Amino acid sequence: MITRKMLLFCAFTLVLLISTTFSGCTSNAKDTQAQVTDPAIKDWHLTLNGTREKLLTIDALRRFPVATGHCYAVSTTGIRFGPYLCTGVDLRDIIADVGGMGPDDQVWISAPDGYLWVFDAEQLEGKGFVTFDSDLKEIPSPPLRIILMYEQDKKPVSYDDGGPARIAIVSDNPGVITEGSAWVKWVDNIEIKKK
Ligand SMILES: Nc1nc2c(c(=O)[nH]1)N[C@H]1C(S)=C(S)[C@@H](COP(=O)(O)O)O[C@H]1N2
Ligand SMILES: [Mo]
Repeated sequence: MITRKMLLFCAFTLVLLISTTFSGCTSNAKDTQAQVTDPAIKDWHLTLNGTREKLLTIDALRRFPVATGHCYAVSTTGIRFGPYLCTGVDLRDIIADVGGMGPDDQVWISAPDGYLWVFDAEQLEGKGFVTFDSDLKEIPSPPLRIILMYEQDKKPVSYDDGGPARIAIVSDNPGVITEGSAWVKWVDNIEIKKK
């Protein structure tokens, strides 16, 4: 016979089991994030490889001319992130610092997780991107700029958002959506590939 006591005991065990499982998950996620986040920002530097090599700290990046604009992206699964006010450095200014790039060259942008995105010279001028309005209807592209963003809505870009430095594609007009796949998070390497 199942008594009231037995039922209560079962319910109690179940609650205990569920809560330990979930608290285990949360604290693990927090630990991993803490380990990655803090040293990542403190020790972050950007390796530039053009006709010469150069390392930039976050302070050095902030000394470049400031580029700002509206930015808004959509992931391949249709999830929108933004709109934001994005602040950073025009990628052309960064590339010019290591010798610039010719019309047939490409710029390879990569991150410690192995993610890589390639822009060509046309895109570096803000042309040739697919753009959408806020209903995700494709629209003709207005002039755009690729920036290495270090502030999102006037706050340093958080680790979760791809900080300390993330690629963003910005427009002077609000509400222009670009494809999130080009928005490389945690950028730590920029390389010019000569053809
Ligand atoms: N370093 C890095 N950057 C990345 C990615 C990645 O896997 N690694 N994914 C890209 C893709 S495919 C998308 S849609 C967006 C997702 O941005 P979110 O994680 O801020 O939503 O980041 C882009 N930048
Ligand atoms: Mo994506």
